[in-house]
Amino acid sequence: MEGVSGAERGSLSGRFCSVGLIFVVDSNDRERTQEAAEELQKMLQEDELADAVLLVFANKQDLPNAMPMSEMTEKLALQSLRNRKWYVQATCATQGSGLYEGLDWLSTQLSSKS
Ligand SMILES: Nc1nc2c(ncn2[C@@H]2O[C@H](COP(=O)(O)OP(=O)(O)OP(=O)(O)O)[C@@H](O)[C@H]2O)c(=O)[nH]1
Ligand SMILES: [Mg+2]
Repeated sequence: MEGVSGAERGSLSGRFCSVGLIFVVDSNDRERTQEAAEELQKMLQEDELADAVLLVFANKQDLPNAMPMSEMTEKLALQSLRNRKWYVQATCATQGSGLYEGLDWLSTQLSSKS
């Protein structure tokens, strides 16, 4: 942002550039949880996502063998995130459950950031 002073840049990013990252993970796919966790950590290291708030949809919670929220939180190492607002929401995309709750959280975070 050339030609924009520091103060203006700050207010610009506060008002217009808040980023929400929605990460959807299959709670029923134990074989690929590690891969998902690594992918998430990699994304969070990107400069563009430095200030992003993180909403995790732990999807497929309707399936009987789905990993519970506590396990998903642990496997994705969410507790160890530093300087990051995050929230993990149980969802079932096929029934639409949990989606609005998660998006409500995200919209609250993004509107209170400026
Ligand atoms: N039971 C259940 N099924 C879902 C849910 N969300 C998506 N699906 C179904 O999951 C299937 C797609 O599976 P995915 O795991 O997303 O994709 P995939 O084909 O396994 O491919 P990968 O990306 O390699 O895992 C579709 O049939 C969707 O209808 C959910 O919350 N519960
Ligand atoms: Mg799959």
